[in-house]
Amino acid sequence: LRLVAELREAIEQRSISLVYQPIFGTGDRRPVAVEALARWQHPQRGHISPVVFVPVAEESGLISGLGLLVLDETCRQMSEWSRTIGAAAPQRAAVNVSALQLDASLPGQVESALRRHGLSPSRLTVEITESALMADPRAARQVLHELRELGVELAIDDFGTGYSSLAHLRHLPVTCLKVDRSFVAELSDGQAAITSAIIALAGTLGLDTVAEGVETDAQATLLDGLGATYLQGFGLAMPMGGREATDWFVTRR
Ligand code: G
Ligand code: G
Ligand code: MN
Ligand code: NA
Repeated sequence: LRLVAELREAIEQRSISLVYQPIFGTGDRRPVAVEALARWQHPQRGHISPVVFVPVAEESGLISGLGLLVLDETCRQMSEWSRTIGAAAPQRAAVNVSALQLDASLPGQVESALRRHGLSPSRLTVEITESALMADPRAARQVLHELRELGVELAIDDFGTGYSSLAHLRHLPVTCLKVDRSFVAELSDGQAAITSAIIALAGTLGLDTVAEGVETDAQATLLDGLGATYLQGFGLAMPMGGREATDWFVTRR
């Protein structure tokens, strides 16, 4: 209960911050995007993981406020990067959206955050987990269509870990599948079957793929061979705060 009150205050005072993890083109290894990840540095308890505070936010009705903060701050940062570092800026930023945010108010919230910061919709990706899509498939489908009509990109996060039917997937206006990092980890044990199948499926459906959790060069090379579009992982770049990410993008290019 105390945590709920503290989280409410952290959201109101904007002391939830974002870190940005670069996402790279597979062939040329150029950073083309970032994923925004929420961080909470608690004054007494220290770092609290989103694995802990996102569920707390979901159970306490704070998730929409948290979601708005993440959307607004990501769009603000992207717009700042365009102004200050120009061509070195990432082309796109992805935000994670909870199942509970997938309601009729989301498209309007996304549209107004984009407009407030003068960001083109094609520069934003909304990531939705496979399980969130399956919680209420019909409602999710409607929201996804509205988001896609705005022009934002749509990625299915942690793909392969849930139970979304392929028949259903075909009717969702998604643009990208993010291969769950558990399958990328298996590559190191010579097990490429799932990753290979997901990338092939994505290709057939005309979707991009992001391989998550790339930690070794060997994994990156294998993923290149399998035809993954993008790579993301600690082996390529760690998530970084806004200022550190600015320096990273400037020196990287
Ligand atoms: O960044 P990290 O590995 O600590 O993230 C742990 C989990 O928290 C991941 O599943 C990630 O998607 C989720 N997460 C991180 N930031 C956000 C956010 O802003 N909103 C939501 N809904 N989930 C987030
Ligand atoms: O569920 P989602 O894919 O949104 O989770 C993103 C989280 O994955 C980030 O919070 C980040 O901390 C974590 N992550 C990113 N790259 C790696 C990696 O190479 N290895 C591991 N174990 N986690 C990673
Ligand atoms: Mn994600
Ligand atoms: Na994921």
